[in-house]
Amino acid sequence: MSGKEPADQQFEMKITLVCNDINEETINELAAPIGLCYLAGYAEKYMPGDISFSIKTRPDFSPGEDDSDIIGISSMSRYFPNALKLAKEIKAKREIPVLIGGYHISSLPHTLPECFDIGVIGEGELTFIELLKLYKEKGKFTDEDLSKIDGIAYHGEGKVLITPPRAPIEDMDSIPFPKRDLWDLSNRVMWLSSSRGCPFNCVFCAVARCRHREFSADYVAEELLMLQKKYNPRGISFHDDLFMLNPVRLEDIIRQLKKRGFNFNTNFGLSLRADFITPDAVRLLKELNVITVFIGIESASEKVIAYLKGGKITVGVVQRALDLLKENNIMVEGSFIIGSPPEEREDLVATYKFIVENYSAGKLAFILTNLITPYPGSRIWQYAKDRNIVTDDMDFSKLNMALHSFDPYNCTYLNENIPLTEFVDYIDMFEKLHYDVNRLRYKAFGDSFEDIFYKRRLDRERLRKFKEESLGTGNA
Ligand code: B12
Repeated sequence: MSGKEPADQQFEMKITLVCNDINEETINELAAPIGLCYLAGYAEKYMPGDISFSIKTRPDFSPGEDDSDIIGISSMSRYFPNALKLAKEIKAKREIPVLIGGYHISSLPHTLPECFDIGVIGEGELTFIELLKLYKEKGKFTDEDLSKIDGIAYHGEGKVLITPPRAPIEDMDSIPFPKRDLWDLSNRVMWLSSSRGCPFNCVFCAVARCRHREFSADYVAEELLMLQKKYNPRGISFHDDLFMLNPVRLEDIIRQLKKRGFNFNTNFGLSLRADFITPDAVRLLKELNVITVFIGIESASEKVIAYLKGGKITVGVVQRALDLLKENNIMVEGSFIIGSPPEEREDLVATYKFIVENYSAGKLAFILTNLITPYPGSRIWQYAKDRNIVTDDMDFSKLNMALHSFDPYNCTYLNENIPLTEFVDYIDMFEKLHYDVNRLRYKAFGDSFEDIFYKRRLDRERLRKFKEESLGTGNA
């Protein structure tokens, strides 16, 4: 890997960070290069001096026009093939270090492809600035120097070498606010992360049991006041996995906001577990002007919920949460997962009925229905790997949980009870339900989303052809 002559130490280092997860396929209005904004904010605070950042999404990054010294790419697993293609394009044009970070490489560091010089594993701030400082000082990355940096994967001795894990940042408030200005926020829902990690252990989650750490109430209140003053957003979405593990902190946040003149016309959306939705919790949500709560309901079958989420969550707990939120006019976005290994026909029917009943009763405003997908880092990944349904070098674009783009010829099917030729009928059924329930919501998001939403429908002709071929040949 070439580099800069040591003499150039005063050079202004230019870094381009590419968010590979925001691409032509993703229309998610909630999507934002969160992690990259944090990296830039952290480096600017702890690596003063001449360093400049730009953040690009996949569509607006072209390797040929880029003149940065280092390129960093962020990627989830589903879009990893795009990240690979991009790194190869960059390497074909320029001899500069290309780093990869984010959920995919953090779960499979030993698979670091040649076109990436360094993989940053897990939380990136500390590792990232150690790498930048090294490059600033030496103008290159030597194996010897890299071996001393925790939390990375790199190529050495003819193989992929992985250094000791990077300890998570303890003092969360030492992390400066993310540099949101590096990215075009227009037409996007404003977001804020008030914590990292989740103590629970859902079988499908790639970050299960990642130690939960929170920014202090002071810090969160300060950031909310700054967002309101600077952007005056209609709404703010908390991107925490779980916002209210600690209701005392929320009480403190609200007290601070009131004391410091926050305008509670700004409304909020956040994610919560059903077993955290109590009358006291809902009182706090109302005080903060939370209008939407996202709940991972997953299934209306006790057996399947226990398999997916374990712990104390039951259908009864979920129903009480929906009732309580309805009584308090808080909209619920419910997320459901179909196709898990133990699921049977009656479980799918129960989930379908649950959605219809609660939607008709106004207790579900919006639903996400996804096919269970074995993401690297999750326990279900190991389940699928043990059955050779997935491999470390598979085509990761196959890890697509969305029903509207389900492809029976190119999917990871994990259910043990229902043949895929029959299960496609359930995909058909739930995709229609997803579409019917969410239509009004997408209308609210305006033409662009509504238009894209209408176009993205399940290819039913392909399902029919798949069934015919499979059943015709009798190898269902
Ligand atoms: C908020 C969130 C969303 C939001 C916003 C995501 C976004 N960035 O736009 C929304 C709702 C849009 C979303 C959608 C999806 N999500 Co989501 N999401 C999350 C969640 C809850 C938090 C992510 C977050 O804010 N992290 C905090 C920031 C600070 O961390 P970060 O982004 O990881 O970045 C840090 C490090 O990773 C590292 N880093 C990251 N990139 C880079 C790059 C370089 C060069 C370096 C050096 C370091 C580095 O440094 C950063 C700072 O520490 C996570 C679960 C979790 N707790 O992490 C799931 C998660 C990331 N989502 C996941 C998935 C699968 C999806 C979807 C694909 C699902 C779908 N519907 O198809 C979509 C994809 C949409 C899209 N294109 O973005 C999976 C990813 C699994 C995997 N192996 O790929 C996760 C882990 C959840 C899970 N249960 O497994 N998601």
